[in-house]
Amino acid sequence: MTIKNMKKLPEDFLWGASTSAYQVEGANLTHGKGPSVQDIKKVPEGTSELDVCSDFYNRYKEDIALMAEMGFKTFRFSVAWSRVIPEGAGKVNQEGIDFYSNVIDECLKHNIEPLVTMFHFDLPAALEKKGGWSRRESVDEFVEFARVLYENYGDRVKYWLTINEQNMLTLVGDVIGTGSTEGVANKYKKLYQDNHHMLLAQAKAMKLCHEMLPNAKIGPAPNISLVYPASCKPEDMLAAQNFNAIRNWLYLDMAVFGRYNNLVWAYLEERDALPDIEPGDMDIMKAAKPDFIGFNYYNTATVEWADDEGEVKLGDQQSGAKEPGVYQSFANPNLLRTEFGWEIDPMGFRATMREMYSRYHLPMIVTENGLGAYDKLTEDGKIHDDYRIEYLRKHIEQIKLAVSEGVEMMGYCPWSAIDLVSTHEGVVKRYGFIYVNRDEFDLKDLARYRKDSFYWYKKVIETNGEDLS
Ligand code: BGP
Repeated sequence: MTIKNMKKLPEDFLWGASTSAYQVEGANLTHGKGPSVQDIKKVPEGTSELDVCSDFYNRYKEDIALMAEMGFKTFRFSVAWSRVIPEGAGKVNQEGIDFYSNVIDECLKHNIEPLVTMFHFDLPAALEKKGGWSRRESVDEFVEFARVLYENYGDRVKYWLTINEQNMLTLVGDVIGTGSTEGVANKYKKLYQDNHHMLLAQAKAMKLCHEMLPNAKIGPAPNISLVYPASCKPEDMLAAQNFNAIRNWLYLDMAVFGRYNNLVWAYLEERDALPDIEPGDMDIMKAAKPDFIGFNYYNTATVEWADDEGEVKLGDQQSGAKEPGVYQSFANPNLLRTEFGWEIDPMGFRATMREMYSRYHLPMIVTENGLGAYDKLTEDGKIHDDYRIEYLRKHIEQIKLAVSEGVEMMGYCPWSAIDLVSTHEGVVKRYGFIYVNRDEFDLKDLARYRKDSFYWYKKVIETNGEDLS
């Protein structure tokens, strides 16, 4: 549809950007923090350990001041569960509680609304050693963690996100270091049992939030990519529906409607992998209601029909996968790619927003979107990231079009506020508006520099998205 009368974004649109604890903070085993699964994993060859990252733990004041200079209305960050409760359950680490309390106060001092992700890929290692999300107890452990957060920060935090990219934890956990399925007899059974526990934990945490903090708002934060069929062949359409259900709708159908997606149910039945559901579980899922949907969008996916032959292939969050008899990835010839091979699809962003809104009719906030690139610091201290500006501009244009079509958008938080460590591609894959002066293994001085995109985004925020030039 051609839109000639563009609507303005809401006055209270939440402009900001995102980070996650294990990728930005550093101080990963100090100040009372227990290890998380990220700290005990073997980092991919050629990439940095997570002990320093961007040193946000020590420099959060300087970093939040820079965010304020850009005009941020919100800052999305995550709490490291094992910083707050080192063993995942039991004793609370007061120093960890104080750290996030200070981060929240610093945001509020600058009129920045904290948007807090409760769990972003960093399950406490102590819980993982006991069996992680495979144990039924994990549900209550998460709810207890949520209670600690609500008790300590609920007076100041209005917006909460439950679990970052639960769909990626389930689909590509091996790649992002959140758990291995090596040696597991039926990996589908394990993964979707873990998934059931996470869904239940999320539902209970949302319910508890509404009980303890009646003015707060809470929602999930999956990674949603609309899936296209590779052609107009009917079998490609079926493959696209399969992957849409497995990758996207399972998670939102459950969070919003409290029911299992029927295609995913059939897929699990075929694999003898239906989760064990206890009496009452589905009532809990149904009773819990998110106030909004947070979602991460990087690009769309395209798939074609896959016959029953061949092996299952795993990609990363945004690329290449195959499941015989279900779908297989197809390189979309209409799209450009980033230096790291991820497709770029701003129009697909609009298609994704439209589809999500027509399915769930809830306000939405973009909790990640962005371009990973090899940025260069020039001798005079500049970073000319016009490619990033171009990427973000095209995506914001699509938000404005979607809003003009009646989609309710609350805000936009690209990935990432500041350079940090990628999930599996190291420090060199940079996303931030703020450059951090370090290399993969040479920490240099960790000084902060404003990229060209920093000044551009400041102007975008100042004009509430009217001036994207
Ligand atoms: C999302 C994660 C983030 C982040 C981002 C970019 O899947 O929620 O933690 O890192 O993707 O991915 P990558 O770091 O692999 O480039």
